[in-house]
Amino acid sequence: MRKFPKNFLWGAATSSYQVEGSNRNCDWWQWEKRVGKPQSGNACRHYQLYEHDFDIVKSLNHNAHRFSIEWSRIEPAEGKFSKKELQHYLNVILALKKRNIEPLVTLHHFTNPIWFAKDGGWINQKSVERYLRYCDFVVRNLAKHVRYWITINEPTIFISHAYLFGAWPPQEKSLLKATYVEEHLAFAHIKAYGLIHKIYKELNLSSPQVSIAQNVMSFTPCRNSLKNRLAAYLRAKVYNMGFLERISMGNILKRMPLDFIGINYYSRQVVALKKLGPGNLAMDVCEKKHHRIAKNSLGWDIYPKGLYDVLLSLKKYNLPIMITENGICTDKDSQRWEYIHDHLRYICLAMKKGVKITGYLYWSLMDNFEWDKGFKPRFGIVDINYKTYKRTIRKSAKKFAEVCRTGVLR
Ligand code: IFM
Repeated sequence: MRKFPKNFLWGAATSSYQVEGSNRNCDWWQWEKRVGKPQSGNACRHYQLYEHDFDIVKSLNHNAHRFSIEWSRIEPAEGKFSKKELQHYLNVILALKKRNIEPLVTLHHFTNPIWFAKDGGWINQKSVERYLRYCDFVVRNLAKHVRYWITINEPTIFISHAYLFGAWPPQEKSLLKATYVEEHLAFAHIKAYGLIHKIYKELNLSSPQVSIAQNVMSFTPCRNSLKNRLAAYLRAKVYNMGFLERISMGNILKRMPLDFIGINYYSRQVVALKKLGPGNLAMDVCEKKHHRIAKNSLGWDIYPKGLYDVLLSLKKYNLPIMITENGICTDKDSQRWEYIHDHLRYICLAMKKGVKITGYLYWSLMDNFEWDKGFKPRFGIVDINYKTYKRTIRKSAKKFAEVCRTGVLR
């Protein structure tokens, strides 16, 4: 039996574009239409059904819920802020609070308003001030009801998929552009961190908890050779810690502009260098099938011990850590529960080693639009019927609910 701390946050996460539906002012919407990729359409109709979804959340004993605000709804045209959409998100937050569920609010989760994307998106030097103007509007108006803010979700994934691999809009494949974007996102976070704290002081509210949600992976050397070990070590340093180091360096106060570290952990990469070279050091993975390991339905390795290793490697920052995402897409729900159980087991072990962990948010509350992969991958503890929008609670959700209720993992 493993016991979690009393005030541990338990819940699940979503993001606006993946669940709300009809985000017509968003760059992804325009991109889907242009390239004919999977269309998000009505997604889960969460925009309309959030009260119903939060009843489910409550019935599952969650005491926290992470969701994101859609910038393109709040500011559909540059400088024109929508009071109606602000009211919508206030209603969402109040609906959570009414049920005694702590809201964790993400300000940027991959998507941008069309006007912003059209004018160079995150490459444009004005991107930081544009993002801050949006943050100012949202945070000032919602601060009274929110304690936890995530400024940017998975900056490293956003940069790599949108600016290096050309997989997501704006489909760039440029190291130079990716470097600019990293620069701007790092500054956007540092400044937003300061801004959010300033707003709370001005409004006489107690200090907020602000972080990013950093995607982290486990990097396992293939065959344990020296070159693969070295590459795995370097890759973990750059991929897992690079952005964290970047924001701490860029901050003139020289302290981490984070009140906690939010991490999203899913999988591992097996590192196997083909030859020595910068590209190889960054990208080469083992393509042989000799590592027998269970996989999710997208083919990602399931490796719970990796979460433990990453948690221990983050201990040096001496900050509380929150698991802001961890989850599996699978058509076998028993595999989902096994995944949750095993990751929670390793979280307990890390806590025993002195890592301070304050919460666990499963990705995702419900099946949703998995970006360029569409609706096929099923990450939810709640099943969505995309024809009727009927929600069905999966068995894994009920088992997880027991842990949320008791704080005990059996
Ligand atoms: O669906 C995504 C989410 O938007 C960000 N983190 C990873 C999830 C699964 O790929």
